[in-house]
Amino acid sequence: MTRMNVEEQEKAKTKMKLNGSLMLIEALKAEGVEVIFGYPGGAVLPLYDELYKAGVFHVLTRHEQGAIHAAEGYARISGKPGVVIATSGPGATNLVTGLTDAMMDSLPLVIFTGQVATSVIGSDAFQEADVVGITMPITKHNYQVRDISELPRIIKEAFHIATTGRPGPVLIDIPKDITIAEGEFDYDQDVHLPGYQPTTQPNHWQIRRLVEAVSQSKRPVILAGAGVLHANAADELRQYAEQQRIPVVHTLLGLGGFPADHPLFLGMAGMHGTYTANMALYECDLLINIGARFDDRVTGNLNDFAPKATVAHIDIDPAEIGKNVPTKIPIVSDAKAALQELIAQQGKPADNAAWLAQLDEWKRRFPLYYEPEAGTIKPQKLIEMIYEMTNGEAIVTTDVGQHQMWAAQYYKFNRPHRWVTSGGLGTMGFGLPAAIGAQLADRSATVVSIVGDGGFQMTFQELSVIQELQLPIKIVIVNNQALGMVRQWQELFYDKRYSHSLIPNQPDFVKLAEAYGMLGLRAKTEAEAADVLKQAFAINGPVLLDFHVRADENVYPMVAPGKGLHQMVGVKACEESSQ
Ligand SMILES: Cc1ncc(C[n+]2csc(CCOP(=O)(O)OP(=O)(O)O)c2C)c(N)n1
Ligand SMILES: [Mg+2]
Repeated sequence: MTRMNVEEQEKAKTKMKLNGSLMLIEALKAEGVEVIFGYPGGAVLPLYDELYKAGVFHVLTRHEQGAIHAAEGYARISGKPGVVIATSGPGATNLVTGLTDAMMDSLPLVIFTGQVATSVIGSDAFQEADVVGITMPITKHNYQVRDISELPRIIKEAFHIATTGRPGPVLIDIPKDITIAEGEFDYDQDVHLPGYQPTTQPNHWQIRRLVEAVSQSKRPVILAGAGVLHANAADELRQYAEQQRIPVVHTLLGLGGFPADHPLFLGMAGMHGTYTANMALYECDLLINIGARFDDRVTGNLNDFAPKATVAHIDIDPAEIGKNVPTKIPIVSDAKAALQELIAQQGKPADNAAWLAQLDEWKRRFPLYYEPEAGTIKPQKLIEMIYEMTNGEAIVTTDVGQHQMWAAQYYKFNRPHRWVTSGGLGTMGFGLPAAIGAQLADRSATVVSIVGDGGFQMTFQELSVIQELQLPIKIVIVNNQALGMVRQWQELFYDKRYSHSLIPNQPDFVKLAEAYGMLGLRAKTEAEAADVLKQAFAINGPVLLDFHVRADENVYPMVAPGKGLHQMVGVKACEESSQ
């Protein structure tokens, strides 16, 4: 057989005639998809029939919101796109929160929604919704397939768009007749998108300008965001920071990109950031933003943000540069490529010994602080206990609220890709389903899902999945019998008028765990907490832990809304060191 013949044969193999559902399955195989999160319904019945026959690994969540948050958790930990299938109408609209969440936090997802048949689109058919219209602003891109011949190309493009440049969710709406129609399946094609060519390599001249700015500066600081993690650039960030002796602060989503125990690490910045991180951003003369988008929760009042600094910003998305903060040195690039180039330049480090000494002094004098108290569980102490119990190695997922901030402050992430939280959208109910995806992405990891008593009740139906798959997730409910973060704001800014934020009659979460066939444990004191944590982590299976914590605890430090980062409240000087 000649070489030509072999190539022709290979080509012929990829040009099979398949129906739309089988095309989808073949495309997912070609993309190396290991797991699909989804929920069936009328419009996707042909697809589910083929999934059944093909024996694809599909996780039936108990709500479509659970499926998409699980896919987000999977994407965050694996770095690969999360894949979701939902039916038309309500199945698709149940994805809206997750799509918005993934869009804001730049998570690569490929979502397939069923749609009514092309012949009835626009007739208000049963379970018809204009999913392309609804999801237009909350997807990186979306498609409706109108002809079977387009399907392979569209799927190929969707994976490409979701995972390149700034990652994001891409949705493909597939009418039911397309899932049955037959066509030629050719997946061996190049993606041709002239209007979508993300810049990944930095401009050399701008890199030179940054090298020069560092050498001239006295008080440089790096603000590192999730872009560092998306680019797998934690090693490069560390090398660069060490080479240039530049201290690093993280955004909420960036945690783990730089080791928390590194002497150059100053902590998380922003509304509940550390004193040192926030003061570093206020006092610096050179601010190097790497892969963060200057979210308002990080900057505080923009008029007071980094008032003394020249700003450099490395971002894969040019639309982010200069959006909120005037930027002198714009570098459109993948974070890894830019850091490699900066390291290779071996620029003259800043003359910043006095600055580093000042930062060390602040770190020593104003560490994160809470008042210890016996006979109760301090939520901060609880997070510290979990940190110790898991040797700081766990994957931690959270909901949104006070517990999320305490987890961010007190669980010290020394490794990348261990922290899964909803940053941009702040979605209560994210933590539990995200833990499912995270555990499936890393089967051997210890996964702890730290959730609020409020947020847990938004998606706890996914306990069924955890039980069914016997995922050894430890679910930690930080039960303050309140929508704690709302309660905190009402205490501080609404004269203690606790409008609809106190929930003294929470259900019995231990019994709930038992109803789902899972072990439930409760603790009300620190000693009990230590005991149940020991029990839970000794078991290689799911456990739900209900911790009744001190209910009136607040998250500090805090930058009140409208204030600058230097106007934190709740900062306490460490007594011995201040003498
Ligand atoms: C879906 C959703 N609805 C409302 C909010 C507003 N919100 C932010 S934090 C919070 C309280 C969360 O309570 P809980 O889950 O118990 O966490 P805690 O703050 O008590 O730790 C609320 C209602 C939100 N972030 N997400
Ligand atoms: Mg609560």
